[in-house]
This record gives sequence, structure tokens and C-alpha cells, in this order.
Amino acid sequence: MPISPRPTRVEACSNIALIKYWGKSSLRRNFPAVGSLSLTLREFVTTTTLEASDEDQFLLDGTPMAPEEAERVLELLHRIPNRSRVLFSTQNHFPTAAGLASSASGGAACVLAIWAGFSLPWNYSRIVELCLRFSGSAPRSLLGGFVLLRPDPSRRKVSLEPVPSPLLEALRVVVVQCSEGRKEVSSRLAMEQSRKTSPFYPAWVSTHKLDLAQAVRALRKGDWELLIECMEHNTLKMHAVAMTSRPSVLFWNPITLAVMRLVQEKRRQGWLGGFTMDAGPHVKIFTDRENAPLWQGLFRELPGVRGVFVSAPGSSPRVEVEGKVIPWEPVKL
Ligand code: 2P0
Repeated sequence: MPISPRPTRVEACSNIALIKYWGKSSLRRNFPAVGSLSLTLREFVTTTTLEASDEDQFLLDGTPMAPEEAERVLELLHRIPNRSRVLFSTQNHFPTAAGLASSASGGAACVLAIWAGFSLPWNYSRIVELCLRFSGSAPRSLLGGFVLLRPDPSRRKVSLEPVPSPLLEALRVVVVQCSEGRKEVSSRLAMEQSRKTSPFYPAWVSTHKLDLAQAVRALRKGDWELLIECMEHNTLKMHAVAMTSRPSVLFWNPITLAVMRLVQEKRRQGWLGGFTMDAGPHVKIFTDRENAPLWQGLFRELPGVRGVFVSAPGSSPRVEVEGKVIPWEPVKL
């Protein structure tokens, strides 16, 4: 008899890195060359459901997944011998088409749904590893708040650690959507190109630990100024590495630059906020709940901006099997 999954539903929040992951030391194991520090976002949620079915179906926002997306799910399902066919459905409650990262929440939700649905004997460390294989940013969505991911190449593992901060509760992220449509280059491809061809890649790797340590110190102390300084520095360094790859990868557009300039200008006038951009043109501004409406109002009026969204910090995933919430407290490694 094939093993059937129990009906399972997982909600996982996406995350945004303050200090970036860019580059792999092993392509095969999708192992990061550098650590990263992120914030989990409450308003950017992926819901994944899994149940038995007559045929395998993999849906993203109600339509069949692209083959490379379905392949990541199948890679996990291949680990279950003699399984029944499944209906695997993922919904992103945020604009995927806008290029805002969904592989983080999607990866965490996928691994947890398969683990819980099939009652697999995966321990926490195994779940982290499988999330990492799915996507380098996915393990960070296993925890809430600020999350530090550190690679330990000698053990071929990464560790995850929540970073407590007095800034957390009042923190808000304002996401400024600077284009329509999907991104042109995948992060996976672009970071590999950076590793192989950018003359700045070795400097990126060798200075990264210092950025992480500074940002963690800023968070622990509640030091906004230091946090913004090292987040913007690390962001610009990552983009400099991408830009100086061959062929060059330039994620920004003129709206991106206009938003960055406005953040700097308003900060000089006393507004609280710092920018970061990932593998796309959109700008995310880290600020607090008093200043968030100011940024929102400013960017809604800026010509070319397609949307402005605000998120508070999010928590770890919610896993429900047969309608019951099951404990998911990833505290130990
Ligand atoms: C980050 N990014 O730390 C960095 C910053 C994009 C820029 O993690 O190849 O989709 O699947 O491990 O996780 C996006 O890369 O890459 C990412 P893979 P992923 O958030």
C-alpha cells in the first residue's frame, strides 16, 4: 500500500536579509559561502497545502508550477519510497510577480508540509538542511524575528540563531515596488556568475564576517545608526559584486536609484530609515512604526513606483495536520 499524506497546511513568512547571502561554496549542496542575517516578515506569507490525490499535481497560485519549481518539490518527495500521488498547492499572499522573494517562505513551507504530512522522522537539523537545499534563504524562514544563519563548512551544516533586539517590536519594513513583472536573472545564476567572474568576490567573502558581527552588535544594542550603516554598506557591496560580474548583472532601474537617493535625503532631514535591495530592483526600507507612514506617503507619490507595502516582523511557521496545529518549536540544533 502506498503511504498517503495526512491533509496538511503550513503558513510560513518570507524574510529579507539585512546582511546578504551571495555566493555558494558548494553548488551541489547549495551551501552558502557566507552567513546572513534576516528579518522574518509578517505580511508576506506563503500557504502550502498537501493531500493525497489520484495524480501528482503541483500548483502555484492555482496554476501548474513551472518545471523547475515542481522539480524542487519532487526532489523532496523522491525521498519517500512508495508514496501515494499528491496534490501540492502553494499560494503566495504577496506579489510574486513583483519579484519579491518567495523562495524563502515557499521552501520552508514545502519542507515542513512534506515532513508533517508524511510524518517523516526528520529532526530539526535535517529540516534546516533540506530547506537550505531548496533555497539558501529558506532556512531563515523557519524562525521568527531577526535570524542569523551561519555556515559551518567543516560540519557541512549551517546553524540558525534568533537574534534578540530591542528594535524588533517597533520595526517596520516598507517595500517599494520599482517595476512590474518577474526578475530577469535568477539569484542562483547571478551569484554563481559573481563567484566565477567578479574581481571583488574574494573581498566580499573576506569582509563579510565583519559586517555580520557589526549588524548583530547593532541589533543587540538597539543601535539604529550602526544598523543602517552596515546594512546599506553590505547591500551596496553585494550589488557592486553583481555589477562587476561578467556579464554584468545590474538589478537596479532608475526608480530604484531615485528611491535610494530620497532615503538618504530624508534621513539627513531626520527621518529614520535605511535601504536594502535584493536580486531585483525593489527597495526595502527598514524603519519604525512612527516613520513607516511617512515613507509610505512619500513613495506612493513618486512617479514610476508600482506599489508600496508595509510589513511588521513575523513569527515562525504554523503547521496544521488534519485541522490540528502541531508543535513546531525549532529551538534546538
Ligand atoms: C538574501 N538573496 O540573503 C540574498 C540577497 C538575494 C539577494 O537569498 O540559489 O533564492 O535558491 O540558494 O535563496 C536569494 O537567493 O538562492 C537570496 P538559492 P535564493 O536574501
